[in-house]
Amino acid sequence: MSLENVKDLVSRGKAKLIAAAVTEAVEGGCAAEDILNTMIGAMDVVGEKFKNGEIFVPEMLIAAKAMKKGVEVLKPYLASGAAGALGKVVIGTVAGDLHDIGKNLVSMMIESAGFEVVDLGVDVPVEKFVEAAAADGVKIVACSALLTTTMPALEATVAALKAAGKDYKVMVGGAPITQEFADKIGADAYTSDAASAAKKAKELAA
Ligand code: B1M
Repeated sequence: MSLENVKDLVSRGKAKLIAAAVTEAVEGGCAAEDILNTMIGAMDVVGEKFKNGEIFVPEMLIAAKAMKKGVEVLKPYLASGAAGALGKVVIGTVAGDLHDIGKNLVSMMIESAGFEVVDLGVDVPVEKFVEAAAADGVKIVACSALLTTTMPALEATVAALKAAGKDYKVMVGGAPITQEFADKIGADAYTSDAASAAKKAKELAA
């Protein structure tokens, strides 16, 4: 019941009600990961409805607000590691792309794993990635692309980061990205979700 409520509130964009629903689910014994996956599932429902023309951009936006609110409440239950101990990770969503929920989840999980995260936000130009990545102590640069139309921007970002010849690894991810594409553009690693991104970051930094 509580998970169904969370899913319903996120997909209907009820940002004001979601905090209480997530708290109720946690207190009712639901695992934080299950609550998170429920919210991700709700966004898939929203995406399907958008694709089918049942809802439009404003509805997607309010659902995103509700999800962000829910994640904020859930964050303390997902976080675990010692802050910053494993080094620095630069993260951002590539140029032309405004989607940030997935990137924020990756950022949160990587931070929880023990890295210091420098979050460049969304619509990040290639030069900004390269400049931030050149700072001392950067072990990993993590780039998200959530649209098929921004996959070329991801390719350009990885190429520029690699051309800079610095000693960091480049990780990529996002709904349209595949291992095959990641290999083609020369990324050091691809993962499909936030939890495996954090695990992979630890492997790469070891
Ligand atoms: Co947009 N959007 N959107 N959208 N949106 C999608 C992505 C879409 C699939 C919807 C659909 O048609 N079914 C579709 C893309 C189609 C395509 O590319 N083929 C789409 C479209 C078309 C658009 C616009 C073009 C719509 C328009 O204007 N006509 C427009 C583009 C704007 C732009 O970016 N320039 C647009 C705008 C928006 C909003 C701004 C309204 C809003 C985003 C708000 C925000 O993020 N603050 C929005 C939303 C909410 C969505 C959906 C519904 C939900 C996205 C989301 O947050 N999912 C989405 C449909 C869907 O995803 N099912 C959709 C939840 C999130 C947790 O998943 O981001 O995939 P995701 O992240 C995952 C993994 O991908 C992975 O980890 C996360 C999970 O653990 N991951 C990584 C992500 N980054 C990673 C990095 C890694 C590793 C893993 O390593 C570095």
